[in-house]
Amino acid sequence: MGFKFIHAADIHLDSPLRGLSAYENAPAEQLRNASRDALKELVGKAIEDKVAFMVIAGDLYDGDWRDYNTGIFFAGQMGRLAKAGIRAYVLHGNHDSESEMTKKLVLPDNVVTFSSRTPQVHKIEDLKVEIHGQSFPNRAVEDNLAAGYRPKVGDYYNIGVLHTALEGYAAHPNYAPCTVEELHAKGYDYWALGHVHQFQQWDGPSTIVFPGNLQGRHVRETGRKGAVSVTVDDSGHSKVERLFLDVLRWEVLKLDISQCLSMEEVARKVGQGLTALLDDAYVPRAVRVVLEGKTYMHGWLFGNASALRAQVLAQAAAIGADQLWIEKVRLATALVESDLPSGAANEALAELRGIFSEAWEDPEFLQELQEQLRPFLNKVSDELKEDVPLLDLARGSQFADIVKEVAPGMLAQLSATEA
Ligand SMILES: [Mn+2]
Repeated sequence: MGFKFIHAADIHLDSPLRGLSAYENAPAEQLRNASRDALKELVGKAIEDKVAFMVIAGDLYDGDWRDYNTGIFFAGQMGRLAKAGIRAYVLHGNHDSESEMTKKLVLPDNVVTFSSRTPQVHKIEDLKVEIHGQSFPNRAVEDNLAAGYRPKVGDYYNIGVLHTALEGYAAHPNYAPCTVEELHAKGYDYWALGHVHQFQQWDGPSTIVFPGNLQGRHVRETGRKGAVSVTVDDSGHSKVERLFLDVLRWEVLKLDISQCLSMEEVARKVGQGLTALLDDAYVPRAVRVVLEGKTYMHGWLFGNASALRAQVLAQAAAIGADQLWIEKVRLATALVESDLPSGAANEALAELRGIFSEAWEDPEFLQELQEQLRPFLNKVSDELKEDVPLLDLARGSQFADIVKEVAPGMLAQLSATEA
């Protein structure tokens, strides 16, 4: 008998969206509720599509609840599924592992939670389905959990639910590692994975899927986000379809402004780029604008960063005040080499350039820089450090890299002032 189910993961319910807090007209409510709104969309889609059940493959919660409201909200959404006769199979990952969560609520009977003590198999007799899984007992599970899952027996449709870094993703902690080959070897029909926040699918003996996270939370989680819908036909073949359920989307817009000769032209170029980002689907965007290319304006733009930011904000506001926010304007342009000033000024600049090029190799200078910056760095919040690349470098004591990043801009601005 054919049926359909939804596979979601990494919902990180009530995790704040980061990067728009300093925005004057930030839609605070919309940002705070994004992860909840995306979950509402997910549940709505499950009901509309009359799916047989839903699987959540870990990191449903971002961490221990600040208060009970997160759990009460989830119970409410599961209640909507219950009324539609849809069961939810929930597995917990590193963020919401057994030991992380100090508060608990009794959930509706349609919610089946995987134990963290031992791998479990849940049967759905009428559909001839078996669902395998084991939740994380604590945050850092370094064992291969999948190794303990029972292989497929009989002719049931088998789903393995697993929170895993698989063979290791640089951006994700290497929890519950295993290989794609091992997963295929279990003989399951489908592997519902979680943990890696980008969509990925492997076909072969098993269909193996990371659906990605349900809602992007910052500028490093760009593009369309959501879950997957899996249609299983009479012969047990699985067809995967992506569902885009995010309520706010992050983008990095890189623009080459080497052909622009004035601020006005830069502003128009940004306007065109932002317009092209918005497609027919009405999903608001949070955009980081990165300006690149070699330009005679490099130093001048560096010195007029706040005017540039205002120009970009004005373009965004004109295009769609309620569907477009600028997360950051990043100036990554470079100086045109032939644009160096001549004469005495040139000599002075050449000398300064020499000083800079030695500075990042000079341990004494770097030590002094670190000591000068320490009192300031101690006052900066971790969140800000993550959002500002230079502060992030400082946090990692990469002072040589700071000098390398700052020096070209300073030189460019000085040479522009002199010219
Ligand atoms: Mn995870």
